Amino acid sequence: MAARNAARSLSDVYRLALLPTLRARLDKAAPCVQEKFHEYVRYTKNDQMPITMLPKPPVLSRRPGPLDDRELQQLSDTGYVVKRKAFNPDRYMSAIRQLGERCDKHKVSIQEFADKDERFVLALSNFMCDEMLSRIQTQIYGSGWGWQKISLHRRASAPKTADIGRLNRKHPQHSSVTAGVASLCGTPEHVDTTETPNSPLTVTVFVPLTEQKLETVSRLQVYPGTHQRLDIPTVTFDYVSGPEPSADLISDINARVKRAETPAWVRDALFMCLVLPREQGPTEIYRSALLLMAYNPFLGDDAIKPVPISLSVGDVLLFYSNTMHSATPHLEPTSRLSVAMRAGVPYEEKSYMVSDWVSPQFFERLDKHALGGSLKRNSFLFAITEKDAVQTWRASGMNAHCYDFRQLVASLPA
Ligand SMILES: O=C(O)CCC(=O)C(=O)O
Ligand SMILES: [Fe+2]
Repeated sequence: MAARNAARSLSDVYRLALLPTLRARLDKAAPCVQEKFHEYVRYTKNDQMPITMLPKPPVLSRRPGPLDDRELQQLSDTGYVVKRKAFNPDRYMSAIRQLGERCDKHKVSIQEFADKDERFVLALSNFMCDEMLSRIQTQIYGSGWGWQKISLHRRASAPKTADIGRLNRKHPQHSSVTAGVASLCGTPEHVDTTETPNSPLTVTVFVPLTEQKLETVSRLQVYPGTHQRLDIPTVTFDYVSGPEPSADLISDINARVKRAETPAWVRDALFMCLVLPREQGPTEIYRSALLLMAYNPFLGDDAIKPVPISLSVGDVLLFYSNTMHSATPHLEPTSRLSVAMRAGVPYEEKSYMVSDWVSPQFFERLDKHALGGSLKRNSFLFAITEKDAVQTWRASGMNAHCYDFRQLVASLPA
């Protein structure tokens, strides 16, 4: 407990732990990489377009459903809520076991679009067709929703224990096992809306498949109230995995540093992340955390602290996708497994990531069950699981890419 109290602000954590690591990497990088960094720091654009921000999420409608008034209010006010015992885990034992074994076998750390992957979709179909989870989605989105994207997250036993020990000795006031330092070995701070800037409303439903209660188990942590406060630039989407950052953004951040609105070190760390060769794993997400810090200096305040969420299998955590969240490091020998499920009223939106993750063969399979028109390869594809919604979509001719999920599942080899 003492260690947690000693944990400093988010910006201290990133400044003391991440920045020196990035600087060391830059010093060793090729001269062209170093030059690119200096170019970014010097860059100003005369005809720079203003940077627009994502609208704040709408207040949820008070539809009847599994979430009671108090839970809906908590979601609106703090940006998250836990629904305890949302499903009976005994029903899904074999699906959970299969997902765990396959994730371990394929050494998955993050499997995006696992609902469109032959290795995982059958086991995931239990959750996608679960009545309680479906009723929660209907309460949030109304009828006619579909699953937009389902990701698997597996944290293996901490290979970085030695690093953690070293860091703890170097910065004892920032115990790596406490809040915030997850940026180094858990999941760094980010928001999920970076993938879906055109969606009017996205709520992530985080479903633990293994117990997530102990301090040594990677737990999700949320920053209450950030969904209503964060300014999230709409340019350079998806900045977690997207291509080059926009010139307007680089120029704007330099201008903010000149006006002392953004600390120079945040800009430097962000630009280092942008120019350094990408690394697999959480480092991809640092740019997201740093971009949020560049536009939201309040994140550096001492009072901004995450709330770790303790979850049993069967509980679900719901959070607005623009509530900032992260996860603590995993220090147990067995893996921690969770599923992040996102639904929505179908709409058309480009996704940089979908064709990176979904195989051409699986796209062909999806095509066979498309509702109204052929499926684009670089757009979100919505899995419709409700019978009524399938009828609605057959008739609608709306501009979105949907497929009949139950038919897809029936066509898969067992
Ligand atoms: O499981 C994790 O560590 C990260 C999960 C997450 O960021 C999400 O579900 O959106
Ligand atoms: Fe996330």
